[in-house]
Amino acid sequence: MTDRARKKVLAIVLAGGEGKRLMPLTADRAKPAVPFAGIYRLIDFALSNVVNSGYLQVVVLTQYKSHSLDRHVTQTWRMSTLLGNYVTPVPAQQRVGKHWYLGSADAIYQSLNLLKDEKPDIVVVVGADHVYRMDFSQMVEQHVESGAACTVAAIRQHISLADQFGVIDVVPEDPTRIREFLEKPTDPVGLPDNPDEVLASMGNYVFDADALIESVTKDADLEGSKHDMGGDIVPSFVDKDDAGVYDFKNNTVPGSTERDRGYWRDVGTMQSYFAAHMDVISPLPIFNLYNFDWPIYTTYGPQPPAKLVRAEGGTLPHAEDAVLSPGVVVTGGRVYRSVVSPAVRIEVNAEVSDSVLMHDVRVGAGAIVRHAILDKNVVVPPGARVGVDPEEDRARGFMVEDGITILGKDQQFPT
Ligand code: ADQ
Repeated sequence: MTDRARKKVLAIVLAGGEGKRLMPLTADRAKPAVPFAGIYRLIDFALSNVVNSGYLQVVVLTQYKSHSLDRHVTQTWRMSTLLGNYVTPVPAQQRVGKHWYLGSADAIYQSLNLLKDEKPDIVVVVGADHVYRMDFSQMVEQHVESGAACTVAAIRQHISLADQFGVIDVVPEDPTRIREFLEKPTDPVGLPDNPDEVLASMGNYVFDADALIESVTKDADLEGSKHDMGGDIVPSFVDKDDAGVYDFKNNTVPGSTERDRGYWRDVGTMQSYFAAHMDVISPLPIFNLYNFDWPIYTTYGPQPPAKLVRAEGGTLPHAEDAVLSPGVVVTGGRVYRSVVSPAVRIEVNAEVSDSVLMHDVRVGAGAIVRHAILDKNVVVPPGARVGVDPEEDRARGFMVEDGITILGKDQQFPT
């Protein structure tokens, strides 16, 4: 038996983030519960990666507006308990002190009872707001072989994005060890071989369980700490010269294509959320949802199949470079380069292009929807247009960001 096989691994998914920059999509739900690509929630990517990696003891730490997240995890991620497998959402419980989680490290600190009960050797800690495929067992293998107490997964990103990420500087003689870790630096330095790029933390970590317990416990009493995994815990391991880096470009999952190998999107902003949707729609997608060898699991309720039907009078429906979810009915309408979620209706002569429509959106006859994200239950009245003229949209009280018009859940057109 290899060392890796002998190690007991517990996975912790950090899912308490508020996702302020995704407002209004996060007005009513935690960021990991934000729908993605029609049938998924963002957290399905992290959980599918953990489970496909063979780690079947999983706790999901929730906090902010956790109801829909909790319901989704509970309904989707039911596992056989016969072998002691579970995916359990754990809400903030104020176990220590009378406050909610102060940060992601405090979330783990306040949940240490789970580690003490489970007694893992290794803890895999992952964020819940990214779209990607990753086999964490390859990272765990490197972690165990390196002897470091903490390993951070990393990917190159454009330097202009450095202030959104933890930025890693490696030891020149040994690029698997971290020399410096700066959380969201405002004056980043580019990589020696490419000054336009930095090595960014993906917010996924592997720890020796004892070292993690010691570190978050110490951090809990540290004055001035933000109790953050990226801002406080990782730097504390770097200070002790005990932090390794796992290069995501070495990760391979079964069934990945030349095109989508190494794909990773932080969907923290409206623009990146929109762009990630566009990555899944083309005939040769940049991110391939149709990789059945590394499935992304989800549930979406008892929906009938999608259908495209001729409207009265013979007007033909049309869909091109579009993702159509179960329960969708396009009646003589047209859809281009868009993601259409379950139970959406698109009526005769309506045209939807370059857009993301969430559950139960209605697009009335002759309406035009362009460059828009329409959250659940939005009704576009017959003949109305949205996303065509940003000024018109703003005047109606709609949010427009980076050329995309966004309507929140249940938001109505002014009459
Ligand atoms: P951010 O994503 O900005 O940066 P954060 O907001 O702490 O950091 O979110 C990280 C994860 O923790 C998310 O999945 C979030 O949902 C969750 N989370 C946040 N607060 C939580 C809380 N109180 N309880 C439970 N879960 C919570 C992080 C790292 C960076 C790294 C980027 C990669 O800090 O170093 O580069 O992720 O996207």
